[in-house]
Amino acid sequence: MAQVPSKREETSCPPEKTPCKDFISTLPAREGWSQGQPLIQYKKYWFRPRMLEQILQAQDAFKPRADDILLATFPKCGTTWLKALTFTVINRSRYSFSGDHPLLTCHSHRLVPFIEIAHHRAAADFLETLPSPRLIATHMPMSLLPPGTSSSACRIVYLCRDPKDALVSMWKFHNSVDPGSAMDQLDKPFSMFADGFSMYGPFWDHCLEYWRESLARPNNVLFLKYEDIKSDPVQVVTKLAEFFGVPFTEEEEKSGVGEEVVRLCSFEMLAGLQVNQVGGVDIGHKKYISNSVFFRKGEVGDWANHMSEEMAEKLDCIVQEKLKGSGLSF
Ligand code: PAP
Repeated sequence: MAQVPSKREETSCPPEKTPCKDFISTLPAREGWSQGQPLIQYKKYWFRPRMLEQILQAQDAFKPRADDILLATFPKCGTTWLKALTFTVINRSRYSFSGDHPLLTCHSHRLVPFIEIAHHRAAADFLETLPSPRLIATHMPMSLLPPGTSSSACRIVYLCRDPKDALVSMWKFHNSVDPGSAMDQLDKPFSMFADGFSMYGPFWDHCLEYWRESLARPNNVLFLKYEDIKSDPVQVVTKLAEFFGVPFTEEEEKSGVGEEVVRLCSFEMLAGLQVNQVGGVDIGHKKYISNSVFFRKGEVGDWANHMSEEMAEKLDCIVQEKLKGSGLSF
C-alpha cells in the first residue's frame, strides 16, 4: 500500500457563514489559548471553532472503510512519529529504507492525512480518492469519530504520552505557531490543561475512551504510549506489524528489518532531513505551522525542565484520580 501525495492546493477556511458555524455559536465557550480563538465545548471535549467545524464536517462526510488503518492521538503525543513508523511498516516491501523512501522527501503529516484537519480543500473528498487500505489519522476522541468508524472492522492505533510532556510540548508548539498569543510562563496553560481546557481536552477522557475500547476490542484497537516506544522501539514496531496482520517474517527478523524501520523513523534521522527543516503550512489567522515545529526535542521527561515539582505533583494527582480504577496510568 502507498499513498504518496502529489502537491495539493492549500487554502485556509472559508469565511462565509454556514449552518455548522451557527450551531457552534450556540455551544458553551470559554477563553482559549490563543487570542480571538475561544475554546468551544462539544460533548465534553474542547475545540477551537474552526477545528470543531472540521470535525462536524468530517462526521457528516467521512466514509469509513472496513480496512482503514486509523492512527489516533491526543495532540503532541507522538503523532508525527507514529505516522512515520506505521507508514514504513506497512509499506516495507514497497520501498527500501534509503534512496527513494517517501519519508526522506515528504513530511509524515503529508504522507498520512488527518480526517478532520484539512489544510487543503474538502478533506473527505480527498480521502475518498485514496486507495484501500487507507492510512489516515485523527486527534478526534473515540466518541466523536464519524459514524461507523469505531463499529467497523477498521484497525485503530492510539498513542498517548505522559500528560506533563504532552502539555509542555503543546505549550511550546502553541508559542511557535501563534507568537501573537505566546505565553512565556507555563502557569496559564498549566492550569487550563489541568482543568481539562485544552484543544481536544480533557486529556484523561480522550485517553480513557480509547483505553477502554482497546480492552474491549484488542484486535481492533491497539493502545500505545510514547514512553514505551522510546524504551523499546523494535518491540513496538514488531507489535505494529502483527497488529496490521503483516508480521515480520523470520528472515526479516534475522536481517533486522525492525531495527531499520526504527532507524529511518528516529528523531535524529527525520529532524535532520531537509523536508522537515524547511517549508510548512499557512493555516490562516496569521499562523504558520513550519514542518520543523513537529521535531522539537523528542525526549521523555522534558517536563522537568519547565515545570516545578509542585506543578508536576498536582497534575499527576489530577490524572491519577481521573484514571482511577481504569487500569491505565502514567
Ligand atoms: P501533532 O499531534 O501536532 O501532530 P506530535 O507529532 O504528536 O504533534 O508532537 C510532536 C512531538 O513528537 C514533539 O515532542 P516534544 O515537543 O516533546 O519534543 C516531537 O519532538 C516529537 N517527535 C516528532 N518526531 C519524533 C520522532 N521521530 N521520535 C520521537 N519523538 C518525535
